[in-house]
Amino acid sequence: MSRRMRLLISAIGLAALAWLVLAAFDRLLSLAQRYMTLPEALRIVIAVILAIFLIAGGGVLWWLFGRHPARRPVSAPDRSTLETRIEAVSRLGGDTGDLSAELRELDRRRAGERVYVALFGDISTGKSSLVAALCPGTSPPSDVLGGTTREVGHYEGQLPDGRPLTLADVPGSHEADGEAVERMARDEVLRAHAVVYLCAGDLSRTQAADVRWLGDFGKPMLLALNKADQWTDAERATLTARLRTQADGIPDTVIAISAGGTERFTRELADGTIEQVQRQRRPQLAPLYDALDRVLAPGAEGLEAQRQNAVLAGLHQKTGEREAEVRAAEASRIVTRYSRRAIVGAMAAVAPGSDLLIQGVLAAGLVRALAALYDVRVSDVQVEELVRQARLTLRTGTSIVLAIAGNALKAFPGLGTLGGGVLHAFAYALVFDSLGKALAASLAQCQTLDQRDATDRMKDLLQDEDGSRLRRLAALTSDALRNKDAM
Ligand SMILES: Nc1nc2c(ncn2[C@@H]2O[C@H](COP(=O)(O)OP(=O)(O)OP(=O)(O)O)[C@@H](O)[C@H]2O)c(=O)[nH]1
Ligand SMILES: [Mg+2]
Repeated sequence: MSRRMRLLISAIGLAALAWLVLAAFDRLLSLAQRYMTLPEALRIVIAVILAIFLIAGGGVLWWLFGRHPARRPVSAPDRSTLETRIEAVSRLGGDTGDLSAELRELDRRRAGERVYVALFGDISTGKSSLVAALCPGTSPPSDVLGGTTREVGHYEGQLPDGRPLTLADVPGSHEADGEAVERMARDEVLRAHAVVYLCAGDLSRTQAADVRWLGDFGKPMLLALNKADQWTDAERATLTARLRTQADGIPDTVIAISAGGTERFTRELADGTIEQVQRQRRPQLAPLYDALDRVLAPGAEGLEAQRQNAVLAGLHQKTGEREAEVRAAEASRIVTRYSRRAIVGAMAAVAPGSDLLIQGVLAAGLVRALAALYDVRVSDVQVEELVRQARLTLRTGTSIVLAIAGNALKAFPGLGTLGGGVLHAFAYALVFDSLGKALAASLAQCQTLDQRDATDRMKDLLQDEDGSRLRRLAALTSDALRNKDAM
């Protein structure tokens, strides 16, 4: 379209818009004039109706766009599904002791009916000091003076109305090299009915992420600005307001408290001697007691469903990681088993092309075994199609495979002593290893049999001349051929 044409259309558009605005304005003016001529009583009624419509419309808009979208807690699989998965991991030789122990702890706490509150936050935000202040009857955690907490500890306390509660003190987060203890802290947080997240100032990016992480589990959470004694009233008010914004409405409430902690100073006595003094600061915990009283009102039973959901969600993630590990190890065993058979099959070929037939059956067996391992249902048609695709991939890659096999024969002279046909056998080791590894990786990632993804990965692996891989396959070929009768 020419520039002049575009200008003309824009001008017409603008003129039409101006005409519409003027017409609307004119209509509004005449309505207002007519409104002014109405009797006063009628004017008031119309004004009230209009106001109601405006307020209701505003309310609907706010409801639609202004509210924070309700956060739904992360979904977790049910307990029996998880148990079945954990058993499967165990059958594959994975260590599942901690996973089963977590399930037992879930039951133990449910039966105990005590309310658990976990303290959570960065190092030195005052978690252990808060435990000491909330549980004056018990001996304070030994490391309050000494420094940082390295283990999860449980302490018995109570709310002002006498309701008992168990406090969990945990190691602080985001310490350098503290991943293991931090994992321990997070696991404990998932086991609690409610969480107090402590900070000692504005939330950093990682702290805000921790608050969001907590929010995902949907359990009651208080955000407590500790060490409030360090701020003036005005500063405290500004800080808590900022924390509310930074926490994005996730915590049930944001409060400012003083856990107390110990302070040390020197003082001069009348005789001129200087002494070191160490004393407890006065805790200010009233807002915390109020908030705990409120969020713990449903009691252990009322908060159990969210607690269980959080524990199961955590277990779901851990079980998933464990599944991936044991499946990868088992996939590797399966691939080796089939590669050995393919090596022997290549040597056992008696008629032209018969090895292809043997290898086709083996390849289908490999695909089925890997699909079963990754719990992916496959039909015979899908298996045949994948084997066909793999053959097509091979047809274009034969020269590469043979070249790699030839180089391996030169690089590992021991292979040469195995006699004729070994080049062929090594090529099959390479092909089966590539197909198996490609398919296992694809199944793990896609959770389904994706022909294209698997063959693309196979193409890459067929060309992979990584030294340690070739050495492993050379050893496998040599071993399979020397012990072929033991197969
Ligand atoms: N001014 C002031 N200092 C406090 C308060 N609460 C704790 N502290 C001090 O903060 C420091 C850290 O306290 P801890 O209770 O050990 O902190 P923590 O969160 O348990 O630390 P980690 O176990 O390392 O994660 C200590 O020096 C406490 O005395 C408070 O309310 N006000
Ligand atoms: Mg501590």
